[in-house]
Amino acid sequence: MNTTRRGFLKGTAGAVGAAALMSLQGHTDQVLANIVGDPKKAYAQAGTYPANMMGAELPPVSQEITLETPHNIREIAPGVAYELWSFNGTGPGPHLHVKEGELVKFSMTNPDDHMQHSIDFHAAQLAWEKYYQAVNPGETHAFDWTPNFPGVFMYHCGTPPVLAHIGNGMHGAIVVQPKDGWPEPAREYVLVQSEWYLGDPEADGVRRGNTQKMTAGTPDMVVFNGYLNQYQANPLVADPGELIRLHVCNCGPTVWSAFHVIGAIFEAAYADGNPLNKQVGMQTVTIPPGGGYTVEMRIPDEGFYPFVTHSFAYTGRGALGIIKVGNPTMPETTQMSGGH
Ligand SMILES: [Cu+2]
Repeated sequence: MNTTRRGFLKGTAGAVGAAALMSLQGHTDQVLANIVGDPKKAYAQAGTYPANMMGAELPPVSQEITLETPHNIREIAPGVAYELWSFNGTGPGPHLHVKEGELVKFSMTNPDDHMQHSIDFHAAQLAWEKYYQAVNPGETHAFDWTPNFPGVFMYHCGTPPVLAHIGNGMHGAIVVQPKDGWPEPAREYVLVQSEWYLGDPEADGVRRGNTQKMTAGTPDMVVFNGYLNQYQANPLVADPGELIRLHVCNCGPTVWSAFHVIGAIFEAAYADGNPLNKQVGMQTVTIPPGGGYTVEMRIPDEGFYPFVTHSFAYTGRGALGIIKVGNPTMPETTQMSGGH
């Protein structure tokens, strides 16, 4: 192993240490300092709300999807309380997992008292004017559909202004398992990349979406599964040499994803998660808003492997998680060097 490689590994491991994410996280701290304003007050408020943190595990296949569309308040970063427009209370909504060619029974109830919502499944082939129309407060909308293409797809609310509904949290990922399954079992995770556009805290200490920022495409945060940097404290885990399969959905609403795992190469990458769309030896994949990718890798050496959007204006805004391979120890102090 040459010096450069050692330096890179040292830097990579250091990138996830408590004191060590400085280069990448410094910007995030700055962003948070700006958005939090009065941290004590904001934290006191946010502390009374549940955190919008969620697992990345791929749930078992279920051909029944039941969604509700409440507005509720959750913390989306330490000290930042936000009023979500949601599917089932979180933003993104729940990770969904169905099977190619098998009927899905879908039902959605809108318990909100003042706003219409709707559904749009990118995994479906359905007439917009029949199936994707507004569901009034207090009403339920139900239909059956069959996913004919495997992959990782976005679902979202399509009620105008769509930008505001998606931007306030009404988006998520639906994974359609290929009818014959994947050729090889793997450690599978679901990651949704999306943006938050924050207004100033209101009298109740809660932030709501800023539509001017949404329109300008200038997010305060770009995150995985809805919460800033959540997979640093709680990394995804894998064993050395194990096949890892990540289903990554970019729900936007606006920023593109350059998905990359530091220290790894995708031995296979499938555009929109369809096994027929296979590419090999990929370093970074481009995922448009409203698109997905399934990537596979094996990581031979124990260690910490950050996953990011390699579009670096956004990396430091919360889109940095960790895959912990084996049981590595974190160096107390280290410095960023080489590579990144
Ligand atoms: Cu909506």
